[in-house]
Amino acid sequence: MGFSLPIFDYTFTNYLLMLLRSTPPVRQFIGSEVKTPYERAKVAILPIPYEATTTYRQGCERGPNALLEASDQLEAYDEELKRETCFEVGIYTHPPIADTRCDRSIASEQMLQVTAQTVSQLSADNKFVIALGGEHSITAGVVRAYQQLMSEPFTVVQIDAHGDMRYEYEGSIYNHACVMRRVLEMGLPTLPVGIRSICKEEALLIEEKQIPVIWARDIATQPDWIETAIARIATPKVFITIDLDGIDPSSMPGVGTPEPGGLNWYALLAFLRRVFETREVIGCDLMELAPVVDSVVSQFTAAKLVYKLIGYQALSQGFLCR
Ligand SMILES: [Mn+2]
Repeated sequence: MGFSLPIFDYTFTNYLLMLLRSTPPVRQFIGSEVKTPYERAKVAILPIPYEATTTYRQGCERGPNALLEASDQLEAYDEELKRETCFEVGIYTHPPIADTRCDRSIASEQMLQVTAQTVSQLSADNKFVIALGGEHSITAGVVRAYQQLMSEPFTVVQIDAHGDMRYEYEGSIYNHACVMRRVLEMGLPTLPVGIRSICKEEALLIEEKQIPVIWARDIATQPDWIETAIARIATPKVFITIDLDGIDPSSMPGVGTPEPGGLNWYALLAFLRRVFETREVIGCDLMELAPVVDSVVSQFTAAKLVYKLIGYQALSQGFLCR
């Protein structure tokens, strides 16, 4: 009998150790280069591996992890900005939220709530948040956080192949195909860029609400489209949501609903840089990365895009932290 307590203690300690070991460490953005404590970080990367309403290719819940993994391969030095951005700007990577991997089911409303709460907290702590999806419906939660924090309206710049302005889709108003409709309902102006697939309901709404769409067709044919687009942003503050299917599928095949004729890499960067130069960007998200088997192109391109967003923000806001 005298043995039972020490044996129990030993087993219990082992059990605790096992629990600790089985909690995977949070993968860091550009992790092998730099890891910054929360207090010192200017940028917070927020992975949201949430997938519930995907209608075509599945797998966007695996997007954030694939992007973070690919980010390990990034050069710290940015040849365009001529600086090692990650050493000057503290980058903190938050643990994943609203995680539906391993068949966990989370209601849309719950995902939106936890997303809005987390973004609010990070933003209140003066972090520039870049949220990583996950399906595009998440953006409604991210934008809601800023809408509650900001006293003035801001424009939501939407890089996307699709309008995402249906009132509802497949029985849900929280479907990824409705996210910009939810944003419009918040009373915020939007600037959709790269659009090349809409339904009739969306066409009528664009006309009725005079939404200043920059069509993918115009981008392909009008050399001055960037200045046209910038001129259509009526507010000093901007939130940028990037549905990765806005990019041409030749360089971004890993998305749920690919569409031909999208933005090319340099056109996208030139546009984004102008937005950061001319407006105050309050936050960003990158949605719909659904990795392709046997190709790392999509996640590496997405990781590099995140690094560009950080670099452009660092340049325009002048935040240095060492
Ligand atoms: Mn979308």
